[in-house]
Amino acid sequence: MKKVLISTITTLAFLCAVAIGASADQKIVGFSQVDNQNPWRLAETESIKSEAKARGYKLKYSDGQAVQANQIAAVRDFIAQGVDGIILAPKTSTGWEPVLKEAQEAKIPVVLVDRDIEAPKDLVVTFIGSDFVLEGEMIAKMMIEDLGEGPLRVAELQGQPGADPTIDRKKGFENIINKYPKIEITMSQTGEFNRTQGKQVMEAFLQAAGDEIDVVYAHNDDMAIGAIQAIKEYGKKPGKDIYVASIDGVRDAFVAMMAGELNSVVECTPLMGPSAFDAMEAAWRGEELPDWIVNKDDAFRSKDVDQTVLDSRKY
Ligand code: GYE
Repeated sequence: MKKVLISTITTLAFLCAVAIGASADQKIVGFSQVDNQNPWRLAETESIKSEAKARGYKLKYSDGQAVQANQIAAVRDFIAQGVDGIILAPKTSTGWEPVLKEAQEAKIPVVLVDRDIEAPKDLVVTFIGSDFVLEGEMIAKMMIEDLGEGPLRVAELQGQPGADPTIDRKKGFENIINKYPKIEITMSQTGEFNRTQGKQVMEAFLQAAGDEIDVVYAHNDDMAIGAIQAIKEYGKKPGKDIYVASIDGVRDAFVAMMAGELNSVVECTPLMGPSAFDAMEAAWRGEELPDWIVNKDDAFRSKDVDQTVLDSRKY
């Protein structure tokens, strides 16, 4: 009996030592997310959380609730806790320099995901994300291929003000349409990258000039889906009476394309987990990375989408 007890205690002590040893070595990474207002962002959060788990890291997660000051406070908090690395999905493109300098002084690498910032490149390991100018250009080109060179009156639903994808998706779209004098953006307002506000802004657009809108260009799918709802309630057919185009490629956008209510979509992957942790590990090994790791995006039209395409989507 005594022998059994001793061996049990020895085993327990060994297991405890292993557990303590493992946790002492375990790397801790802080992730500051903009918000969780749409499925794209939920997919990004999930990708980063599951990749941290798969690689055996502890993830400290903070939802900034669409307020940059919350994100800055979260990053400061991660620094104070002495994390091994920080993944930052920044809301706006400016205002990050002071806190990034604090991270640099504390020798904590910061990997930027999904939105780029205006700051000296040496403050971050790299930026992992899509080419938003190209996305805007691709949307404009598909629209022109489908509808011709005008006259076209475009209602634009912009993303969060001051965010890199908002600025560049607008720029890219304008790069192309500026070559066509009969295509113009007649209305433009932010829908904050979410469905509710996308719908509200579209309702206001329709009330102001419902019969003078040929195209809705939404900077993300969720605002387009809100707009589609508003168009239906107004008594018009989205996808037919009004051409609708957007960016992201979330599942609901594919459902809307299958229903013929959303005409064209450029994807923008939120699956940042694997590349974000690859970059972080490279930084820990002291390796240099390019300033920008570019995600590649595909384009889709409603006529190309069937159940097989829908089933193949990963977010
Ligand atoms: O399009 C949108 C999200 O920053 C690329 O932000 C990202 C954008 C994405 O909230 O749905």
